[in-house]
Amino acid sequence: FTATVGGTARIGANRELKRAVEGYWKGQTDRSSLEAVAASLRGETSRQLRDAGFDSVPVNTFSYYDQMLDTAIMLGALAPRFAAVEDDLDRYFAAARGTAELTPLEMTKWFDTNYHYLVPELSAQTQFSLDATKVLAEYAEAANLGVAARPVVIGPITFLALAKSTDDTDPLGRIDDLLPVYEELLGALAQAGAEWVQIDEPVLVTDIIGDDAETSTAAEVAGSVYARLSAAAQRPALFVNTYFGDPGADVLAAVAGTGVEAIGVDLVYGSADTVAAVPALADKLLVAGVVNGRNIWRTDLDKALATLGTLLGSARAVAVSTSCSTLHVPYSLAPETELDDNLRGWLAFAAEKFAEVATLAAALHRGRDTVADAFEASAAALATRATDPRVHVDAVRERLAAITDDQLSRGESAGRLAAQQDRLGLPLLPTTTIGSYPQTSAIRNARAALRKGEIDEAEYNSRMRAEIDAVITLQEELGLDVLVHGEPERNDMVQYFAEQLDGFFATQNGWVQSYGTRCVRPPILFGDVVRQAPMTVDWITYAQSKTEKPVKGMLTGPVTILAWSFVRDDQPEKDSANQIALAIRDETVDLEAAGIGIIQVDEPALRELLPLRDADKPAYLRWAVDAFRLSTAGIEDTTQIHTHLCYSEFGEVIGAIADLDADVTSIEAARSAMEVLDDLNAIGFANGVGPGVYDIHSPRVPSTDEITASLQAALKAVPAQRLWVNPDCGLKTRGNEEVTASLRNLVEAAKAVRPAANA
Ligand code: THG
Ligand code: ZN
Repeated sequence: FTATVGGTARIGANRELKRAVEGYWKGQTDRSSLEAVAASLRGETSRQLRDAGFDSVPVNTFSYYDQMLDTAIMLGALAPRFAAVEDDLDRYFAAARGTAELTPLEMTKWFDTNYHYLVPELSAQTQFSLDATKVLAEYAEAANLGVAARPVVIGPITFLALAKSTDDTDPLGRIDDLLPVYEELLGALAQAGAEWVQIDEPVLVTDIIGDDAETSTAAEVAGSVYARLSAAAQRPALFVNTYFGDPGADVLAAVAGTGVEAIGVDLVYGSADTVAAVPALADKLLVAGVVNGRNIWRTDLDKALATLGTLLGSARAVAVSTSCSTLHVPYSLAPETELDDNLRGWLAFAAEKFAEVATLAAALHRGRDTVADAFEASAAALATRATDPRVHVDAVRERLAAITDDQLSRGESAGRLAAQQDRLGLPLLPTTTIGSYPQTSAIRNARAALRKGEIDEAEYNSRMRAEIDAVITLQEELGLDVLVHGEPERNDMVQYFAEQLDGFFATQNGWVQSYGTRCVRPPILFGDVVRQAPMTVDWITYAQSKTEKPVKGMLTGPVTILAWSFVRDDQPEKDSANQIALAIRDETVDLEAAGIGIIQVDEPALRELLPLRDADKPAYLRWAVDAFRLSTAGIEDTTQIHTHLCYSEFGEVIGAIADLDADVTSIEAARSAMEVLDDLNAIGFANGVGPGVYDIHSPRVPSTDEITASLQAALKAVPAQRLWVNPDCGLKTRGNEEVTASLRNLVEAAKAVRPAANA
């Protein structure tokens, strides 16, 4: 084949699948209506790809929830506790979301994307067996539409490497038990008429495999797995796809040394030099991912064509593709009516990327002059990017160039903490919350009414102020020590800031699946970042005017704003991070000047941008930490900086957390119990810390005894002078009643523990 895409989104251009699945969960949609919505979305996608001119179309890229869960089921490797659920679809959703009796599979980030997958659970007891129902049905469905369908499955190496063991056996050690199931799958696909099968092995671009001397290297594993699968008696042509980075010449050579027919490489995040270094590719079809599948920039077609040209000598043939599945970008630019012409011209969402792939394939195989118009239109649109005044703002550039080490440091922390305590006069084990309070229907209705023009800005603001009044009153009644305003005015902790900062564009319909039925609309960072006016000061000072207790100013940190946006590709991420950091820094200075004594700068995504390769991690952590420090070191010693981290296992970045040098760090520690505290101690962290003492992700109200026990455990690791008492995350997804009851118990527990802690 000559033109394709690694995979596509499936939630629907208008999130049709989200609505259908959530309706099914609520009992409002029956199974057959749900299946009809799913089939219609699959059909639409297949036809769209065929009509784009692709001569090979990925199928089995649909999912009701997650592709790793689908794969676990295909391989007979669903955790045994879900067998109790009779109906297959309900069993599937039970694994995804849990039931009253069953804990769901754990969820974690899919490589360095913002997609989250369900982690398969394996043990020595797992008996792999093939269930090819889904892949065969989706193949047949597309083949019936007259599409050149190519089934896509997650490969055995990636599946095992990303699974977790429930009994300390190494999942990858099960590879020899798993391969017969893949061989059987290949036979079934061939039998069904599939000409090609795509086997995804993104794990081959990471250092996850073979990181110690006893285990085989990624190249060894890949070589032996694909030697075996390519020797299968009956099979389609094999297309082994790598993406999200560079597999390296050793891995590529190992796969190319087997009998597979095609190999996919990511030429946006990987390098064409690697391909050139592998002679064994000479008899393979090289599937060249030159169109970025995970960022939203229009492709420089001439540059991509030049890259494709250099590959021609390295392979038997070259097919054009995206660097990875377009799961990670919105469907189409068409609904974005608020884009100006310049910016629109710089962008390509999934639909526009399909056209780029087709244009490049035509240019490569039939000559550039057959599609010269498309090349010229593209070049003309991109030309304005270099000269648009929003992309280079001199004042921002000058400020960035003048950053000194001094601006990254607040000086020695012990003296600072003492000065803050003098000012704040907080009790031992101060109680606080992370920032957000329940987003009530009154709040959502007000936001919708403002959007529809039913109420004006003034009415909206007064309704939000009423919400703040209620949250402050509640916190005073509960007896919390450090209050928050509750964030009623914020839709999302990143979008709220992106909407106010120049250089960002917030899409109207740019939904991207985050996990299951949940989506986000990442803002697009396209220009230099300018804060035109304070973003939070009015809300925070209003809240502070209602109470004698300290109210925390609430900001999102530069790394998290960057991690949850589509980022510029025309400058290092570090520069983008520092530009955002300067805007946040200005906000902290304004909050301080307005009399706010505590400012929280959240960095839940600190770990999320961690590079896939070990060698790249230290440099990332350096600039990420520096950006946070730049954003928080512009204030006086007497102003206390808090940060909040969640969503991740922090082991790998614990040193960076300490380097942030926040005065107080609240951290989600529910799952890893109090392990984080021990880790922080081990590296000599001496600032304040608030390990989450209860899990806000569950509606259950924790008892006072439970929280007391949790605090007593924490006091074994942290002296009372440094320990804070807080839930493990913001409260916006919870209801008022649970929140009130939980926080009442939290305050009571802190009071119960204080006397002993004082002694
Ligand atoms: N904001 C942004 N990105 C994020 C998170 C966030 N990425 C990581 C993590 N948090 C992902 N978690 C979620 C949690 C909830 C939802 C999405 C991602 C969610 N979305 C709503 C939905 O799909 O119905 C839509 C929300 C909206 O209307 O804006 O519930 O917190 N930027
Ligand atoms: Zn959190």
